[in-house]
Amino acid sequence: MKRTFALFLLFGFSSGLYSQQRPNIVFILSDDHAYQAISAYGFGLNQTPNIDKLAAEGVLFKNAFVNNSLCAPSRAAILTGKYSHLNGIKALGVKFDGSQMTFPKLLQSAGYQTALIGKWHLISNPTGFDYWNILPSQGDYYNPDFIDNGVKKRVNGYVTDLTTDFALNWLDKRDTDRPFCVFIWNKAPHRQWMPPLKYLHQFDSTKFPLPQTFFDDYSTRTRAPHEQRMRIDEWLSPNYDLKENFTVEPPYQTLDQSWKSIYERLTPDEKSQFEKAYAAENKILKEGNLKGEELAVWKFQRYIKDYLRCVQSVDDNVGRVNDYLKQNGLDKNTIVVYSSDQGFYLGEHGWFDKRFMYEESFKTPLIMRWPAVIKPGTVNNNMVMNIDVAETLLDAAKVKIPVDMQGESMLPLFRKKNTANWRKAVYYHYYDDDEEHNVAKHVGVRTSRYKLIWYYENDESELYDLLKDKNELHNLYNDSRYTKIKNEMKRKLKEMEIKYKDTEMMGKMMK
Ligand code: SGN
Ligand code: CA
Repeated sequence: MKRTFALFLLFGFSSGLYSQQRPNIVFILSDDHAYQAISAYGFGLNQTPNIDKLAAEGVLFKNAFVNNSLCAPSRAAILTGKYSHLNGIKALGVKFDGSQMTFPKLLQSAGYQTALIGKWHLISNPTGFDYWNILPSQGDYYNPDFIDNGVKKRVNGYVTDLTTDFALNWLDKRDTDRPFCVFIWNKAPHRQWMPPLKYLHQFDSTKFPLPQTFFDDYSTRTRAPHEQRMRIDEWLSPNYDLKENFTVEPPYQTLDQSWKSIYERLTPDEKSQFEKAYAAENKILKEGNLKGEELAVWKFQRYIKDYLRCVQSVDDNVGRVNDYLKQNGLDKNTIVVYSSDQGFYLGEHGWFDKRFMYEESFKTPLIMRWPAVIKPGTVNNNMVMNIDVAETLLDAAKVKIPVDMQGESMLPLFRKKNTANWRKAVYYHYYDDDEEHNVAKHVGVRTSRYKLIWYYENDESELYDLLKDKNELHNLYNDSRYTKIKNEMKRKLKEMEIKYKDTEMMGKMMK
């Protein structure tokens, strides 16, 4: 008896048992997953029972925002807990400096086993992970290449299933005496929305309602929303995005070359199932000579169905993770985070893609399950951010938070009812004015009721009263009834630039 107790003190307390008290972390981050496409958010488009289960057993954040609504910039902010101007990733195509501090590195040095599987998109090799197996760049849906700790291999299968397979395999082989942190970073449901074979026919007989703002004409708004290139009726490519043809011949239209190489990855059987699945609707398009609104609606239906079919497979794989944790007795002390690198337009304002500071892409889904700490079925309305994830997970793991991280730990939100000191405004800065989608650079500030957006390169601004205008259709910037609020928001924007040390903005003044 005495010996057992001594052994317990020696081995149990000092290593295994002690570290087991620290929570494990599973961080599922999908790519471009709109909260409108998670049934727990209540939009009624689709059913995502497994993601909903995480929300039912944990917390769903209704107001989670990103610093910069684009993949690499958001991921860099998540890893570092810092805005783009400090972590170096303001836009796509920039190499992440992996020598800087990130939260996986801190967890790793605190004894966590760390792994990253799936989409990375930060160009440099991942740091802070014992094991990584990532997709090159955006990755492919079918039979993709993976870079397994530096070695590129083609793998047969569907990307969302494979990403979860690799994560569960790694979990099977881990050291059970130490806590773990695994990132399952899905490619789906990113463009070009290629569903898995089993969901090719899902929604065949569904006609999705058009969003209220589908035919938005952007009147009262500034030049930026007029000048974007992300309207469903105009900017989706016929083959690559809309699957109107599978084999493409020269002269190639935009993106046809990419589509050719992507489609070549499918086996003959996969191709044949693909082509059959789209045949009837493509016939309607070709024989119906659709034009104008009818054509726009056809494109919307094709787009949203493929998008939601990809989401279905994400949800199935969340279910596999949930089951794995339960079957292995890990469900009680594992934090499961479900989120996306940003939100996405599912036809709102007539758009696909993201980038703008309007609600659908500024917000992102965020759900966390941690039974030891979070009350099941919690719905949180505080304004939280992607830069808060790092500090929250470090706090949960009892690791010291570096003082230069710019987010806040969300743990107090689960413990106290009184969250009076929580942030009252969110700051945003978007930089990537590439030709592809042509979204002008902008900064902005949002409070619980108002939003100010400043397209600073041509000095044009928009002000919204979100309580009266949740769809952001009425720009009040020049409305004299809102002068006081406008000035207050301008002052807040300046405060934010200082708070977050966005020095590049400090000398600039709005008209
Ligand atoms: C690709 C897509 C864009 C998308 C960006 C960024 N074009 O360039 O539509 O906005 O990625 O997405 S594609 O023709 O290559 O599909 S992100 O999620 O990586 O930020
Ligand atoms: Ca993305």
